Amino acid sequence: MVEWTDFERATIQDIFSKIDVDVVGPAALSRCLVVYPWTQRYFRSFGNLYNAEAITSNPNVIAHGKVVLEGLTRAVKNLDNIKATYAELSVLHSEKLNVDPDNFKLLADCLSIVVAAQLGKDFTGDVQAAFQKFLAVVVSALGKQYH
Ligand code: HNI
Repeated sequence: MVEWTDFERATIQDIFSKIDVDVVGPAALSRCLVVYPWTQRYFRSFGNLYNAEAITSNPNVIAHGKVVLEGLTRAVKNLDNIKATYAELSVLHSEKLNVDPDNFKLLADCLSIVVAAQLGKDFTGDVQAAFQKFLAVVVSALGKQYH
């Protein structure tokens, strides 16, 4: 079980109260698809992913980016129980979507970059440390049901 300090708890809540989830989700997912193009293989049904511009403006990518961020806010609300919160989602990504779990880390890195850009000078080293820890727990929980 993960232990969170008061600072980490407060910081994670604070980040999610400051960011615009409708912007961060689509931006992070698009960035992942652009920077790590092999991740596009899971989104063949999404239509045109031909180049960065097509990806960023693709309505399916935008909609799904919001879904992913809503998924993340579930973890924020269940900081002491992220593993159980994501058990079903982990099974879905493993057994139905067949997503290679290495990709969770790639999307997490894109999330860090997009959140850093949104928070600007508020994204201090301590804030980043708390956010990276949160993302590491999310990545681990999403990978838990793989075998
Ligand atoms: Ni992911 C569906 C959350 C990483 C590929 N994903 C979902 C759904 C949520 C979600 C929520 C909707 C589930 C449902 O319909 O019940 N995904 C998350 C979260 C992360 C993540 C919180 C990591 C932070 N997913 C990834 C990654 C990939 C990925 C890294 C592939 C590279 N996810 C998918 C695909 C779907 C999906 C594909 C189905 C999309 C669709 O609508 O067809």
